[in-house]
Amino acid sequence: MDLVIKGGTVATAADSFRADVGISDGRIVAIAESLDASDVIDASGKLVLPGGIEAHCHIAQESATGGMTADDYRSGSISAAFGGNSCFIPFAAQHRGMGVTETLDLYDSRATGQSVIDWSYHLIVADPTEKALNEELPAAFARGITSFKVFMTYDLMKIDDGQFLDILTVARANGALTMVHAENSGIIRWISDRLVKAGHTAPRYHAVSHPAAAEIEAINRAITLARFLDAALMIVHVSTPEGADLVAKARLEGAKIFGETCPQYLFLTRNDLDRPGMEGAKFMCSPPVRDAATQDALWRHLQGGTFSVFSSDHAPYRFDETGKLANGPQASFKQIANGMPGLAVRLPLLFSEGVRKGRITLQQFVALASTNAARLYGLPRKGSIAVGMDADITIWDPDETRTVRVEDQHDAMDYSPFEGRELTGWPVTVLSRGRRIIDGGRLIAESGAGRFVARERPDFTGYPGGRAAELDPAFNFGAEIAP
Ligand code: DUC
Ligand code: ZN
Ligand code: ZN
Repeated sequence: MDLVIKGGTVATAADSFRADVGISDGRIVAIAESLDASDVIDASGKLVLPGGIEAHCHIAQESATGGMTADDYRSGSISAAFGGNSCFIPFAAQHRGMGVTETLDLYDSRATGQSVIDWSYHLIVADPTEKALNEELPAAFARGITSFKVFMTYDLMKIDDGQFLDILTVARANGALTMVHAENSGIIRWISDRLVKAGHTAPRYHAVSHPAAAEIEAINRAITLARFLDAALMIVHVSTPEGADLVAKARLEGAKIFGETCPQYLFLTRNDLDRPGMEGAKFMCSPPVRDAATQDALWRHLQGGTFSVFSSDHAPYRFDETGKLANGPQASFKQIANGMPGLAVRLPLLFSEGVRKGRITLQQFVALASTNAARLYGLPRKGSIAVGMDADITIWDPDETRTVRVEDQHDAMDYSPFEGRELTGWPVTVLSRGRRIIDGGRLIAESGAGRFVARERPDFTGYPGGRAAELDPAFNFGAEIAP
């Protein structure tokens, strides 16, 4: 064995037990009461957990209007690693007029040689041409990109319901998971126009302009479309109790519907958007942060299993002219980039407020941190501690207390929305395929140490689903409509 992690408490999504973990050639090769090697990490008093998998973050990604995220694959992956992650899945964003293959090649050039942790992409589809649907999406799937994201809002990104059905059909035929940003575009435009006309342009009006109703309607529609076809769908960044209820109901009924929520919806509220001057811009994301009652309801959904994935939605735009203030210090909420950073604090927030405060078990933490994302996004060698798995391991000190500070995020940002929070439970050592990448608070890995991971077919076992009768030739008088 090349390395042994000795004396720790190993925790998976199923169990916790005292064991040593032996690593050889980047894989876990032994788990036993006592193991030895020339290289040993002493993990006594610590938790030995599967490395975090950050399944929703925006890295080296330009928006449809041209704004670039502050983090590239080097700084983003370093920040993720400091936050206990050994793998991440940012987005590769197709914009209108771009091919899918061209998009993936572009992101390959941005990530390769830069990332310190393993990575893949979710493909954002904004231009579902015939070529994209018939040739390029199946080719992307074959290349290991097994999840596609669509937007129901944003004028330059949104797809209509027919295009959504086309993408779901291709995804289903290939075994891919479609992800959706579910907000009703018409409601947002209607209310935003009225707010701006009346001079209500401060950041706090962002919360008003993205009403809960916009999310609820769009989640309902997205689930209806996916269930019509029996396609798998992940509703990302769910921010409302009613939206979460819709996800929970569909899951109970056996549909292949999955949900994700994010730290901002559990830890921030619209009062943060109402901070003085332009400070509120730091807390603008879409869908917006809501209120205390919403936080309670989303915690209950996290506890009850509605959400399979808990992601940072790290979308880093600095609080300066390169980011949030690109349209000047008095910009209207409509002209401010949506998104906030959080790669390095996703897991410490969930551990401190979830595990330490008795809201979730350590096993639920591991599932939300890593295991569920590995299964749903097709990473069978990651997400657990078992013989044969990649040695992607994070050693946690469950008792260490630190205060969140922007300088400890190791990203390219100039603020953290969670600044000043005291959290207990922090990652101390992170291994990626058996190599130390973070140790004793220091970055060890070189840029480019991470690898692209070709993902496999997501695992939808346990969700029998069922499609609309009108698609069944036995019911629809023999019409072959969708494979
Ligand atoms: N959607 C995201 O997923 N992230 C940032 C902003 C957005 O609209
Ligand atoms: Zn989104
Ligand atoms: Zn996002």
